[in-house]
Amino acid sequence: MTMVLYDLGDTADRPISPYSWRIRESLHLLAIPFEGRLLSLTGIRKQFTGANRTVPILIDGDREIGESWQIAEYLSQHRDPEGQLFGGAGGKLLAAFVTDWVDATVMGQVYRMIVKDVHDALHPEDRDFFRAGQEKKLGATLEDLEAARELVRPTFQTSLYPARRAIKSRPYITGDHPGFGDFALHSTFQWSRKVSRFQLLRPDDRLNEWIQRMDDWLAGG
Ligand SMILES: N[C@@H](CCC(=O)N[C@@H](CS)C(=O)NCC(=O)O)C(=O)O
Repeated sequence: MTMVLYDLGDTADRPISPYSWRIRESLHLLAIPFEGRLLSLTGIRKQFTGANRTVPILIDGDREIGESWQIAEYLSQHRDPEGQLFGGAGGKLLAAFVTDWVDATVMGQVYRMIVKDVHDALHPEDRDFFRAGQEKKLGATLEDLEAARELVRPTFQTSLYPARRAIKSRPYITGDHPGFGDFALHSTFQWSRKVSRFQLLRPDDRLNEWIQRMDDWLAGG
């Protein structure tokens, strides 16, 4: 039975959840066919009222798995006999470390820079409650955050040093082949490029080459 991946869609029916992009890339790596189903934010809340209330949610037969890291673990346990996703037990620990670094350091900074664009990309019925919740959480209006984004961008770029350094000596963060550590970071750029035209990186940033390499890998067979 084909797996189903529930995801957040924008008004143009494109998948925009960064967490779901990690799973899309994992499924691509493992050559697992799946059906993607896009929901609006309010649609997620209507459809999922149990243990899992955020996307990605993966349905595999009668199993429903939520949380991107747990989905990755599930795929690794059940569909990855060659250990490609994490690269073994030590690789899994490092992938968790990279994922935690991205979640704690990278995602929040990107979010503050593009949150107004995220708002604009959402379905109209999602926008008011998204704005109310996020302005309270972030302590500023979406417009003020947008106006300040060029000021915070240099600090964000500096924080990417560990990734820049990793890909100086190898094609992918996880080595000669892309793995979950790459997906954790690349998903941030997938998300930002889908919803926003704001350039997160300087044109001469070496990370652009890695992003392009990841894009080419994803576009390939
Ligand atoms: N920790 C979760 C985060 C997932 C998440 O926050 N997903 C957002 C979309 S990017 C969501 O589904 N939000 C629904 C809501 O807030 O109601 C994961 O790694 O999967």
